[in-house]
Amino acid sequence: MTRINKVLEIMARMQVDSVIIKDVTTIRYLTGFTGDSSLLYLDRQQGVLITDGRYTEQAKHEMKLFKVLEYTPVNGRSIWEAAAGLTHKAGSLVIGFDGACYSYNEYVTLQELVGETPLESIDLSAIRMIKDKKELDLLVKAASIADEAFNKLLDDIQPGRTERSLAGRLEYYMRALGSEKTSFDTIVASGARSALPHGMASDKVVEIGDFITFDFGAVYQGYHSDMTRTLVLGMANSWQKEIYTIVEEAQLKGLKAARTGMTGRELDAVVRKVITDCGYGDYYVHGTGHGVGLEIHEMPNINKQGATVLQTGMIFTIEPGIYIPGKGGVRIEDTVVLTEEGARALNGVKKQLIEIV
Ligand SMILES: [Mn+2]
Repeated sequence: MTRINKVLEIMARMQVDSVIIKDVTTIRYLTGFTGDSSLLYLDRQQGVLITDGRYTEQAKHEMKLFKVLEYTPVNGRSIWEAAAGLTHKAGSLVIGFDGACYSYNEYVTLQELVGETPLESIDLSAIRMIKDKKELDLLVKAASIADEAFNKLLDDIQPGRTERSLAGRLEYYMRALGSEKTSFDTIVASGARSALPHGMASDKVVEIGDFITFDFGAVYQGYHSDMTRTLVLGMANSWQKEIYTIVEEAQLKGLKAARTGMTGRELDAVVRKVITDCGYGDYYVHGTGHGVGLEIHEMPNINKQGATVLQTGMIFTIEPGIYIPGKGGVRIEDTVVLTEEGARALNGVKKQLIEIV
């Protein structure tokens, strides 16, 4: 099914004649246009990108199947006037919009401009869940950049360096290897800070005996990677080994259990059970994973609420953790592709506990 057909199908189901899409990522996925500050108008006859003079040339270059309508930004309303004009011209009786991505003011403005015509919020978040071959190749490339950067970083991890300086080195290596930017603000959390699941790199110095968690990613042609590794600076002590082994076992269990046809909730339960059975269930404070693609967090959700049925071609993370406040924590994360045979990790950094000595 072509990408546009996925939207047309949702439009038919929701009984809307046209849609005005605002989300930049959805627009990129559907058209190839990589700019922002634009709207995509779609009906059954045509697709029109509404953009301003900064992007007209770029849009014509990046998109083959879509028209470009240039508007002049006079005030905040002018782009909406252009969109409303297209719906009026097409005689739309019900207009769809990706409501999760609109601000309240944008919604009110559009409603004013289309008068009595009803606006119907439609959910487009699922259209990007199953990746095609080209997308998979880009995700693999992003993951391999992150792998290589992390392997280089291992030589730089020394007592006395700050978390921030390690994050900077890791980010430098990724950029030098071709990453456009980081997938998100790099997490480097050491010592007691490793108990913070999202501990941003700080000016804390790493010391012998610290757990250090690195959660980071590269972006390649818009596609994100996401990986977490926790290591020990120096030799691991017994409690470090204990919780590391449990998280590793949970993560490997998730990789092995992931199957087409199960729900995200069921996969979360398999992973969570390993940690709960070892008595650490209360210290596993987040979901098991999330989809990854043009956005770092997208569908499907692998958590207690994850109702989506997992299918071949979906890309998502498996990232259990144990976090003991005041003491430290461990997370291990791979991004995987689901195939007929099960889950295959896109990233390749080894999972056995690394001790930097
Ligand atoms: Mn993640």
